[in-house]
Amino acid sequence: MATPAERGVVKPILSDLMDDPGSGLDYETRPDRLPGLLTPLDRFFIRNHAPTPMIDVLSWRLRIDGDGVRAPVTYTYRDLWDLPLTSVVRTIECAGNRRSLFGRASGRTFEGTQWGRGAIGTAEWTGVRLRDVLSPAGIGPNARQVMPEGLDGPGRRPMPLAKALADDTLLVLAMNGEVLLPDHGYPARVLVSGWLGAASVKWVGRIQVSDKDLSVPWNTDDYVLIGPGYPPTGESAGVPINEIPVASLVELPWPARLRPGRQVIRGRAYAGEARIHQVTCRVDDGPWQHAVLLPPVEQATWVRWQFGWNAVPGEHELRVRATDDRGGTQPDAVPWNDLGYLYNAVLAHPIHVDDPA
Ligand SMILES: Nc1nc2c(c(=O)[nH]1)N[C@H]1C(S)=C(S)[C@@H](COP(=O)(O)O)O[C@H]1N2
Ligand SMILES: [Mo]
Repeated sequence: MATPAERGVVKPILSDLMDDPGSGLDYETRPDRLPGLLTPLDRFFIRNHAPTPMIDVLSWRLRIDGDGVRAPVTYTYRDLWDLPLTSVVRTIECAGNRRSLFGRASGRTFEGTQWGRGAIGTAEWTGVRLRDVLSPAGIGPNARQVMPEGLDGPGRRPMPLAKALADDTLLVLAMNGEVLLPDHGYPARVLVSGWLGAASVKWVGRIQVSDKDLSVPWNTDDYVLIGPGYPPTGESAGVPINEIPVASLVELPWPARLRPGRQVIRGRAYAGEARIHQVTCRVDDGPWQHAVLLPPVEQATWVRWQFGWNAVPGEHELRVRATDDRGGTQPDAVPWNDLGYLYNAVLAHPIHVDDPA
């Protein structure tokens, strides 16, 4: 039913739009190639633990089962399109985004994909609310966890029942108005809004509903904060990651090079399930200044911001600090964790401004 893609991924990877962190399976969006609120599919980041599986949709089935449901249910692809559809704009971010910068800041080399700043993207996701997919199976009174499982092999991670039933947790069939691309989970993937990308399991073939807490590699050894200050919890080697903390992105290459004079500096800020409250910017030792937020300002979705700068020739550092509506703010530094996750410190973005022509 599924054969692995020969190149690892299927969509063309254009170096003008995406950067290659070198794993052969993962590609990130160039932060200076974001034209609108949504990330176009030709540059939406890919995070694959195995080659993209090429799935034959006619023989594909989605099975809902486990001791948390009264009777298993099986869907065909057409069955899903016949259910009520809903669309939401939401951002997903890999927990390892900015890992290479984390390594540099903490003087370590973290294993795992050496992401820069582009393992994040925003789409309009269209599909069926996960609760509408699960409910025909009859969710039992003791159901605790819901675990989507991918047909690639490694992709599986449980979430609490309440998160699975949320309005913006979807079984996704389309992204930005187009049927899911193979690399992004065709024929169906999950969207778990505001949580680490790994929760949004691609190529789903089964969803297990369980009365017990489930332990799988993605919540015991991977996607877990491990290190001093992160005590082992249950079966897990540390603290499993769910929600993504507030962080921001400057839409310039790293390092950046600008002409002198009036510039509009643009970027994005994102805060997991929360909403961005404010973004402040500082050039070198200057004052912190408020950036303007461009609507829409929605929870669980990145927000575009901008501010004007009269760039003077020389070497500069631009710092950006985003704050959310739940009291989260980007710290100056983040203590390391073994696997280099959730690096959301304020970054010193290097900018060279040319001499006047
Ligand atoms: N089945 C499966 N689902 C998966 C993955 C995977 O390797 N296999 N990678 C996860 C991770 S770590 C992330 S960050 C997101 C990335 O989604 P994208 O490739 O569509 O951007 O998919 C998640 N879902
Ligand atoms: Mo990820």
